[in-house]
Amino acid sequence: MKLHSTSELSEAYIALGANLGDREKTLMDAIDRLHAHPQITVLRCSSLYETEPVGYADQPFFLNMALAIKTDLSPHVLLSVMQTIEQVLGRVRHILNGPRTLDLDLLWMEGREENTPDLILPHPRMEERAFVLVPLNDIVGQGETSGLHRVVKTAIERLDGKEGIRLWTTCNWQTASEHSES
Ligand code: PH2
Ligand code: MG
Ligand code: MG
Repeated sequence: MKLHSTSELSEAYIALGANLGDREKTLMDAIDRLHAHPQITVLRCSSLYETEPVGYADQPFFLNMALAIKTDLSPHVLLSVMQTIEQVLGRVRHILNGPRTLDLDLLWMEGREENTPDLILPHPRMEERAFVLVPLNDIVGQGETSGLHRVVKTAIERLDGKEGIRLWTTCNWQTASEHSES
């Protein structure tokens, strides 16, 4: 499991979205780049879902998925790693909540709460968004992350908009064990 200093390892959850270009390839490239970071290990990935755009409706359908990772990065450093990956993979965005080649949102980090202009944790809108909750429900852990597990199960039951979500494919990214050096 890489160079982590075990004392500060946290589990974190990231939502991924893409609705321009080769969406599936972009998502897989983003996972590769996260896992290639020396302080990030990808643990689990959800299935990929094709989802109707929420908010600004006049744009292509998204592919959405979610990841569980382990990291000893701080939330802000992790966020900046994610933003660099968005830029490298050619994120173009002209309209707020409009089309984009890649969107990476940090949803939740074990034991962390943040309330800063550029990062709020847990993510303030994740419980309202079927395109976040349905993928997250595939991978949310129990045990250590039971707080998140409960939030996801409760929110998903009372959620509207699940009909706008359909399974696209299971995740073909290799499992963490196949990727790990051990
Ligand atoms: N992201 C948004 C706004 N609307 N709709 C879907 N279906 N999927 C998204 O990822 C998405 C959206 C803002 O980030
Ligand atoms: Mg987003
Ligand atoms: Mg975003």
